[in-house]
Amino acid sequence: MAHVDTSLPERPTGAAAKLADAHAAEHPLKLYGGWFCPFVQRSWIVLEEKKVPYEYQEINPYKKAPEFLALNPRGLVPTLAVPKGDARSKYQKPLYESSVICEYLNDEYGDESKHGPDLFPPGSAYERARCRLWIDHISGKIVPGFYKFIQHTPEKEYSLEEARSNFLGHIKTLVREMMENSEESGPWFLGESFSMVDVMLAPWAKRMFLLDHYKPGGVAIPAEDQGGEDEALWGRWRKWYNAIVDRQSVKDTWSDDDYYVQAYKRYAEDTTNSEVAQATRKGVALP
Ligand SMILES: N[C@@H](CCC(=O)N[C@@H](CS)C(=O)NCC(=O)O)C(=O)O
Repeated sequence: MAHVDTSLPERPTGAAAKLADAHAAEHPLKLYGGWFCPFVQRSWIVLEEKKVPYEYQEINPYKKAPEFLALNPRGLVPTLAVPKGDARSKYQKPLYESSVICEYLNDEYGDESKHGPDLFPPGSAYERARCRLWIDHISGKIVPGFYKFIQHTPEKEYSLEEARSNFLGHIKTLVREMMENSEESGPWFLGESFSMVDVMLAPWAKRMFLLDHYKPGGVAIPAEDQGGEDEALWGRWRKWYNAIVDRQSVKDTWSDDDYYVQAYKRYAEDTTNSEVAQATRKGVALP
C-alpha cells in the first residue's frame, strides 16, 4: 500500500493541464496517466509527436481502483486503452509498459502524411536496432541511476558521490555514442532526426533539476566552458538537453515545476512506497 503518495495534486497543472483539457472528450484511444509520472510522459510525448487523436484521463495509480487493475494487472501508469477492431468500437483492449506503448503508437500511426516521420530510422534494420540498444541503456542504466541518486540518504551503504558518478557515467556513455555514431549536425541522438531514443530520456532530463534541488552538490553537470577535459562531451550533452527541453511535445506535457518539487520530496527523503522506489531500495530491477 502506497498510502503516502495520495496527497499529490489530483490533476496536471500549467501547460499539461491545457493539453489534458484539450483531450478530455471521450475517445476510444485513451491514455490513463499521472501528471508526475515520467513513464507516462514518454507515451504522452509520442501521442503528441504523432498527432494522434486520443483521450487523456488522469488517475491515481497508487489507489489501484478495480477498474484500473482490470485493464492493467500490474497497476501502473501509463496504461493505454486501445479500441478493439474498428477504431469506433466501444470495446477496448489494454496495453501497458511505456516503451511498448510508444512503439505501438509509432507503428499504428505510421502514415507519414498524417502522423509525421517514423520515430525509428526508416530503411536500416541495423540503425533501428541501434536505437533500441540505446533505449535499453536509458531504461536499464540511466533511469535506475536517477532513482538511486534521488533516493540517496546518509544511511545508505553507498555514498552520494557514488550515486552521482554512477548516474553521470551512464549519461556520458550515451553522449559518447552520440558523438561517435550520429550525424554531426543537429542536436538529437541521431543528429538531425528526432527519434524514440530522445523521447525515452526526455522525462528524466526534465526532472534533473530535482537532483539540484534536493541533493547536496546537485547533478553536477558542468556549465559551459567548465567541463575541463570532458568539455566537448558536456557541450554535446547541453546541445541535446537544450533541444529536448525546448521541444513542443515535451513542454506541452509538463506541469508546473513547483508541483514536481512537491511530488519528488518523498523520493528525495526515500519515504515513498511507489513500486519504483521500493525496487530501488531493494536494489532490484525496476517494475
Ligand atoms: N515499467 C513501467 C513503469 C511505470 C511506473 O512505475 N509508473 C508509476 C508512476 S511513475 C506507477 O504507476 N506507480 C504506481 C505504484 O508504484 O504503485 C513503464 O515503463 O510503464
